[in-house]
Order: sequence, then C-alpha cells, then structure tokens
Amino acid sequence: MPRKIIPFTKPECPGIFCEGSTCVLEEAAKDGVRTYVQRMEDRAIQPCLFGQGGTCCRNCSMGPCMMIDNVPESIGICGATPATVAARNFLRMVAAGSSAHMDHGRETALTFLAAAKGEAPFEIKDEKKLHFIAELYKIKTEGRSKEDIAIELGAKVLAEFGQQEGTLVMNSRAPVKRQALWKKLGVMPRGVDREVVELMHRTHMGTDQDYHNLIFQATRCALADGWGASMIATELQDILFGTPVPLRTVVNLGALSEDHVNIVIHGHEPQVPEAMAIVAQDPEIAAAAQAVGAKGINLAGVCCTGNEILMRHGIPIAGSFVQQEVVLATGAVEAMVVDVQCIMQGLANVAKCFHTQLITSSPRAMIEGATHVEFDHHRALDIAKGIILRAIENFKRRPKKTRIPDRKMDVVAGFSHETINHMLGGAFRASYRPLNDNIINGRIRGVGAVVGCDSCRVESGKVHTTVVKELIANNVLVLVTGCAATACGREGLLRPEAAELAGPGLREVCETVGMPPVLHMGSCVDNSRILIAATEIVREGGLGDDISQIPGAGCAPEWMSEKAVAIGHYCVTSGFYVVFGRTFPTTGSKDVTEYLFKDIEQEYGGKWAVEEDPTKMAQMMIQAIDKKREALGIQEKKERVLFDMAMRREL
Ligand code: BF8
Ligand code: SF4
Repeated sequence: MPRKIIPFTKPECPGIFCEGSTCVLEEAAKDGVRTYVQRMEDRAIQPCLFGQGGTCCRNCSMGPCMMIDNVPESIGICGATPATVAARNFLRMVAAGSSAHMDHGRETALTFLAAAKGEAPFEIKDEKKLHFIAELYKIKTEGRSKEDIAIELGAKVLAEFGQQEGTLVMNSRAPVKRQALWKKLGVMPRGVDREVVELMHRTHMGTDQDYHNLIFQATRCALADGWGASMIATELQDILFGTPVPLRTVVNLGALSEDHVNIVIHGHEPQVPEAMAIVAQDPEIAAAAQAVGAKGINLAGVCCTGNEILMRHGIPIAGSFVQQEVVLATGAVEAMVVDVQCIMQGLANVAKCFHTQLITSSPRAMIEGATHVEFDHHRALDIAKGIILRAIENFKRRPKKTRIPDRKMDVVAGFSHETINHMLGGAFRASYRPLNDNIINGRIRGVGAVVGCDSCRVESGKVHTTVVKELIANNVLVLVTGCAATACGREGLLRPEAAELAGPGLREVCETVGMPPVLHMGSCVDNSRILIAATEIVREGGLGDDISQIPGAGCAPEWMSEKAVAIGHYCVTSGFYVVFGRTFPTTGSKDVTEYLFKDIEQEYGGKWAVEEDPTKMAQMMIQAIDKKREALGIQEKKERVLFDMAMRREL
C-alpha cells in the first residue's frame, strides 16, 4: 500500500529526539512514518471539555449525558448531577490505575511462588529482605531454607488478593498515627481485588450517588494499590531479582547500538527482561549474533520495564513513554518486546515501516499487527532465548541507513529506600538520622517527589526538568520514578555533578555523600519506595509523627495515565500534598474539585492541586514544604530562588 506522506510540522520539539539538525521524527516522517505527531495533527479537534472535566457519563444507554455544572437542567436523564458523574469517573480512573498495579503485583507473586518451588528459573537474590517481609507476614524464618520461607510468603501474599475481611499486611508499615486515622475513617483496604470490585459496583448506574461517599471508596481502593499491590510488587521483585543499589548507566536514544542486535523491552513487568538479561550472557547467543555480523546483543528499555532493569542491572533506557515510537523510527531495532501498560498501539504501524518485529508477550495485551510470543515464567529462559534468536535473525534485514542520534546521558540510578538508608547513615549503622538532621537544620528544605508519565500534549520532558531544577535550586531533595526519572536522566540531573544546580545546603549534602540531588527510585510501582522512605523519616523522629507533617510534597507534572490518578490519590490520603500538571479529571464539578483540593485536607492531612506552569508548580510545592516547616517550628526565613534563564542556559 503506498504510504501517505504527511508534511512534518515539528511539534514543540523538546530536543529529545534529535541531534543537531537531524530530527529522527522529521526524517522518518519524510519516509511516511506516522507517529503521534501526525496523529495529533490529524485529529484537528481539541480534547472534549466534558470528558476532560469528568462530566460526561456513559454508564447506561440512556446517555451519554454531558453536563455543565451549575446549570440546573444540565443533569443526567436519571437525575445524576455533575458532582456524582465527576466523582464516578474519578473513581473509575482510580480503579483502572490500581488494577494495573494489582495485576502486576499478582503476576509478580505468581512468579515468586513458582521460583520458590523451583518451577521458574529465578533464584532468590535478597535473603535479608525475604526474612524482613516474611516476619511482617508473621512467618517463622528461623532454621528454614529461603525456598521454604518464600513458598509460605508467596502463598500468603497471593491470598491477600482474594481476601474479603481484615486488613493488608503492608498497611501495617505506615506510621502508627496514619493507620489509626485510616481505621477511624474506615478506609483500610480489606483485600486487594475486593476494593476494585466494590468500586466498580458503586459507580454502576443508580448505585452510589453521593460524591463524598464515592471518593471514600476511591481512597480504600487507592490504598489497596499503594500500601498493598504496588508495595507487594516492589518487595517481591527486590527479593527475587535483587534490591537496587546505585549504579551508573546511560539513557536516551543513543543507548541503541549501530553494530549490535538491538532488543528493546517495553512495558512494566520485569520477568521477561530478567530472563533476557540471563540468556544474553550465553556464549551461544553471542556466537549467533556474531554469525550475522553483529558485535553482540544490546538490550535497552522503554518505560517502566526499562526502569526495572535499569535499577537492577544498569541496562540503559532508550526512551520514555513519549519516545517509544521514536525508538523504532531510528530503524535500528531488531525486536521490541512489550508486556503491559503504556504501549502505544501506533507502534505496530511504525514497526511495519522497518524490519522491526513487534512482539507482545502477555496474554493480557495483544496488538493487531504484532507477533505474539506468550511468556510463561515456568519456561522463562527458553522463551527469552527464542525471542533473542528471532531478533538476531532479523538483524540481517536491518536497513543500511539507520538514524540513531548521538544522544545519551550518564545517569546514576538504583536508589531504593535501603540504599538511601545506607548512603546517608553509613555502612555500619544505616539510618535516616542524617537526612532528618539536615532537614531540621535547613540544609535540606524538604523532599519533593516528581513522578509519573510524560505526555504528547506538552513540551515533553522539559516540564519535569523545569520543576526539578526549581526544586533543587531551592534546596529540595528530589525523588523521581517512572518517565519523570527518564526525563531527568536525559538532562543530566541524575548525575552527582548536578549538585552544581542545587542550592548551597543541598549541594553541600550531595557533595559530602557523593550523591545526585535527584534520586531515581525506580518504576511506577516503586512509588511504594517513596511511601516507605516517608515512613522512615517519620520513624527516625524530629519531624512529626505522621507523613502529613514532614516537609514534603509530590507532583506529576506531565501525568496522562489512570495509574497516575491512583498513585496521586494514595499519596494524598497518605498525607501528601500532590500537584498534577495541566489538567485534573474532576474540574467539571466545582463541588468534587473543592473537596479534593481543599476539604479533604481536614480528613487526611493531604490534598490535590493542579497547575500548568512548571515553575509555579515547584513554587507551590516549596510553599507547602515551608508551611510544614513552620508548623514543626524549624523554619527560618529564607529567600526563594527563582531558577532564571541565565542559570538554565548555563546548564
Ligand atoms: O508506570 S510513568 S507513562 S511508563 S504510567 Fe506509563 Fe506514566 Fe511512564 Fe510507567 Ni508510570
Ligand atoms: Fe445519563 Fe444517568 Fe445513564 Fe449516566 S447513568 S448515562 S447520567 S442516564
């Protein structure tokens, strides 16, 4: 079929795709490759305002009913108000986002159990953490083999997914005061899956019609994600594949190699790449690659599967969410293996323009036009080997001309909460004391979490880095995960050298310890590491007795996925102030938005906000941090530094 050539108007190119004058997307577009750039142009209409603000209901066939707030006639056929509809839609986003993490957690637990029984080819790597988590689950560890403990742990964790009553074990890791509050408010999750089912039931036509009562269930579901499934995923992955420690690697498109077989791993679960990382070491594989004229195998990640293997193996990340099609448009990828979440359907068409094989590996995520090679953890190595051999074979078909931009940046990643503990406290007595002391003495003003997606709707990447630079210039230590972390990596903010951009106090701490001012804590399920880090700060003492008191704030400046909503909501109801960028999904209803942006703070000590301008967003976070410092009585008056253009240019 002849390809339609679409004139390429460069989007607000953030410079993450190109080197000098060669833009990968522009060059590829000349050859007829269509990516999100053309799709956005072709759509020609702006996003629907009813949908954007959450006041379009299509929960029954009498609708869809679009509503305008405060117009009495503008309610649903059934009488549903904009508040009810906006709340129901918010809940459904929380349910979908939480479910993504819950299914991920379940899959991890199944692999974990299979490995413990010797039915999957993975070895338990972190025995110390195995014992710690097993003890949380009240499992006897003394005198037992690691496999034995892991079998009991795996079974107990899996049972929590279908649990109907009681509470989740991981919830008991939250500060005591927070747990008491959740109990008092009745939002302690009773089981992982149960909370999603009840949520979906409540949002069914004609069920829960009180926005406050609806959001109550969003909270219980989101907590079952953050302090449940996500934490389970992180901890079991650490036990099985290793708890991350700081390591150096690179990010960006230049992570692809001209002379190696490039295999890109994209999605969210670490099982496939873990197996591939093992198989890629096999001398037989190296020989097969050489036989087709390649120097070897080059594994590179995209999105959070990328973050998982970056954190544990130092395997580079070729691109974030927005860059996924660009990675293929280089023409240098033999195979892209995708599992679940954040995989653009457009990849299939981009792959078709090249020799690239797009391979789906999960029965839960198939794409028309892709080849399906189903992963099964029991046969993990055989399947991984099969995929690698396909890619090697495909190397022969790589076009002569490829477009790998010479763009990559050094990063230091691997900051698990355990690492931070050791890094700051020392090898002999791991402790958060030095961090707390530096917050109390004001060298570090507070902690800012910058997390979440990048988006085609903004000048991608730059929004994140503007927020982050503003925060560190004002002595806020920044924790990053997900695609926000990749964006910071591309701009050199994950190197210890970035301490030069920090305010004097933070800079001094970073230089003493040799750490970057922006700490990469992993994938999006690893936001649970941030919850634990916050809890450790509370436990260490001197900064209040609950998460809502510590000088901290979070944001998702370029959020786009439903997972971001679930994460944001478990953070707010854990006591954080959370700012979303550009849009917020309930703005069509004043009542619901006022509750989430204001009144919810009375109940949970945290609240939501939205702000499009990244500099303002950072200043809002700094203000929130200063307010907490004042309440703790540790605030001295300080000038707020605005990160000006000269400083930006200097970078
Ligand atoms: O889970 S940050 S775009 S890749 S949703 Fe997706 Fe967003 Fe990236 Fe990771 Ni998280
Ligand atoms: Fe309209 Fe009510 Fe049906 Fe929603 S549930 S589509 S508001 S009639």
